[in-house]
Amino acid sequence: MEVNFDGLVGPTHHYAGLAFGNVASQKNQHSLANPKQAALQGLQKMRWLLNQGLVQGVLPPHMRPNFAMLHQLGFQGKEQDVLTRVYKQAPHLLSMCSSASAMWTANAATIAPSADTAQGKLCITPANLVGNAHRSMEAATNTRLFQYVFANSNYFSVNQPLPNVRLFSDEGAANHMRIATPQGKAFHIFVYGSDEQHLAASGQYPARQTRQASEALARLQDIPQAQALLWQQTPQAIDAGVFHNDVIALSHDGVLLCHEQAFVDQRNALKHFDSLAQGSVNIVEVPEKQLTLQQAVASYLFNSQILTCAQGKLKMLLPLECQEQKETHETVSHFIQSEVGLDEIHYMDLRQSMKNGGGPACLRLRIWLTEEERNAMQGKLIVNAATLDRLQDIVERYYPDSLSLEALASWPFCQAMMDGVKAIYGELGLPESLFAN
Ligand code: SUG
Repeated sequence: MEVNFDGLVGPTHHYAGLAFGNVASQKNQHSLANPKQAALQGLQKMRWLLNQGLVQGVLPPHMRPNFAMLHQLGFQGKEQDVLTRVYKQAPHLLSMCSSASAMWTANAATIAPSADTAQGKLCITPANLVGNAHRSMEAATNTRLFQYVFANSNYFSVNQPLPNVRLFSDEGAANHMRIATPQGKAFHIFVYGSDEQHLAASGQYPARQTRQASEALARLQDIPQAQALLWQQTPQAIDAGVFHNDVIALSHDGVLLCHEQAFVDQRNALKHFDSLAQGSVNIVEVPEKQLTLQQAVASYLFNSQILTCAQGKLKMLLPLECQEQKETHETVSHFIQSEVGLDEIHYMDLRQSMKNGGGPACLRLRIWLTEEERNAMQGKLIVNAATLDRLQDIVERYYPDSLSLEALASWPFCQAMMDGVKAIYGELGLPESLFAN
């Protein structure tokens, strides 16, 4: 069963303009963030998913500011002194070390379900996220978290992230699609942006995932090599702001939905895939003349979730921006609904995350779990309505309504936010050792 683990937004959520090539992050740099609203929007999403009859998971925010990183960067001493000095000397580093970017859990790891692996174990490779400094901090915490939650080696196998260098730059499930045929054969498509020879020769924006990384993942995930495919993103898409594959393509069960200009040599790649899958996969391509790359990036259409809900109803959860943008709305109502065979379409306000380039699909990591595997997990990451209520109480109590860098530099303010994160770990049955940076 596909379980979505949504990242709970952390209390230091703000707009730092840290992600070059992510159009929304750059456009909204320095606009005022509302961490409380951001977390409530995320919780509302989890509640909606739960109400559709789905099993829903949550992953906790990481502890911020990351004092270990600030120490490593030469700001030593007591925490309050570190804050004062870094704010005065290098405020951008305070911002970077306070990023709440762990909320986008689609970048936390690449997953292969036990049904697909040779060893019959769920296989998890945490992403190194070396492409951006503020995101690279997430890898160590994510690795510890997965090692703790999926410690039972009868069921789970957790790899180390790929080597921590640009050649193996890996951004996790956002660049991976698992597509299953009705006969139960699963294909794993690994999408990369650059070839290692062309690392330096990219276009306007950098490619985040390298071919070397995707090849290593295809080996590490313990899946049949004949069912692992490697596709390359088009440079046009990257330059239009497609910094991850999940900004331009989306998969669920036996459905692949993508834009016409998502992949290099797309016609042949899809033809080859269709023949491997013996025509049993529903491949839906949105043509450029119907929706341009720029429109797709602006509305984040492909960063939606397609979900098989109670009574087998196929639903699609999209960001509100898709309803507001005329061409996208028309594409959804007049093309995607019928081509994909959707029973219901739901638009949701996730603007706080969207303004940093994180839509519904960015906010969740899909982990396919049997009931037995769910019971073998440590911690209380599978939520029910009561857990969501309690998480909401913590958010209401500890999260600020707005966040400036100046406020972040205040030790009492910072302590209150850190207490909030500790309370979340307590609620989720996770030990404090997991969040030590
Ligand atoms: O890595 N934004 C994230 C958004 C990640 C979206 N994830 C997926 N597409 N799966 C990123 O670019 C912006 C942070 C800032 O500027 O403050 C940021 O990191």
